Amino acid sequence: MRLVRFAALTTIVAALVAGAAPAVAHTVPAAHIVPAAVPLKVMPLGDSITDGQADAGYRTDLWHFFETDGRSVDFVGSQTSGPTNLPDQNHEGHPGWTIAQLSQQVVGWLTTYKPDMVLLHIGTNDMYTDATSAAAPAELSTLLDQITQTVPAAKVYVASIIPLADAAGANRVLAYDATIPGIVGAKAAAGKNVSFVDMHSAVPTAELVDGIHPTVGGYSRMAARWYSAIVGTPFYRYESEQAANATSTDTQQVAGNRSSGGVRVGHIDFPDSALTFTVYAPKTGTSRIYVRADDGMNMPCSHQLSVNGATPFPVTYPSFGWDYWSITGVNVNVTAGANTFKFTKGDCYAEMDEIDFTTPAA
Ligand SMILES: [Ca+2]
Repeated sequence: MRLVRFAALTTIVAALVAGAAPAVAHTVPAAHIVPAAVPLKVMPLGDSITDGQADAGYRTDLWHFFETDGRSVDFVGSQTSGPTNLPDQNHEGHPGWTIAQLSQQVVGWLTTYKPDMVLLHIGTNDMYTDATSAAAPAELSTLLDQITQTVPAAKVYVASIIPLADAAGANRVLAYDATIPGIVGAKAAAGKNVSFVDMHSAVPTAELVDGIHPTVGGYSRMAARWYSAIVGTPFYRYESEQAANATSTDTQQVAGNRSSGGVRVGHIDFPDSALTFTVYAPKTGTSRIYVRADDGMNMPCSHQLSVNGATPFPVTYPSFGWDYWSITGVNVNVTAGANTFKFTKGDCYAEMDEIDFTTPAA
């Protein structure tokens, strides 16, 4: 276990004209999630899709969502793996394991690590035959009973599993996933601290690297879906490379499956370079965007952001290396309907993959 505390982040002060009303608020919201006095212990639990291979799958971006919101969190579990841009690499993701195999060990792990939150994505390794997939719902139910009996106070998020690319596997996944809301709902109705998360719709098969595991870009979608569930508000992803979302001037699109949607926008390098998103807000007020950016300059770099034509302010990213991505949250004052978020060159250089737009519930 590794404890990591974050300073109660973050105030990015805009350069405001004296006396003018602030065009954009930049403080972290008074929080749909209450800042914890002690780190929230989060157990990522599952198979290789939780392990996530060299880049730690969804765990890396998820950590950065917590971090940018000033949320003190401690990933827990008996396993340790991940890249250098994931500061806390503990987890309980076991490559190749089935639901029943998790059941054999889970009570011990929960007793040892006492998580406050469990993120469960399991069942993919049960989907390779008709017999094992048919048994999977009952085995999931048993596993959830073990978890909720061992750590009854923990918040347990239970995901539907992401698609498999082959037709037979895809159909077994659909059948299994269709049972999960009912299983979770019955336990919630019985007072268990469980919630369903629709993960299946988060990752398209085009963003699987081998027909089973997401690309790094696909894993970023899983991270956003988990975090959306945790904070309890929808996230809407706007890809920087898609003309329906954003228009570019003097930039270049760069392909690569470490980016969400397989493409990022780079070379935002010149005074006339601009990437302008059009984002639809459900209501007037404060919303929050999460920018997925990479910075290979070995120092923090920034873009300037103008919201609806207002005075630009810097959005600054940490440097993890090119194609090693960060998540940076920024509050924005929006109006109901269409809004423009125009990113232009700031200090040194960074690329943009996408933004997740969200309107906190309160
Ligand atoms: Ca993208």
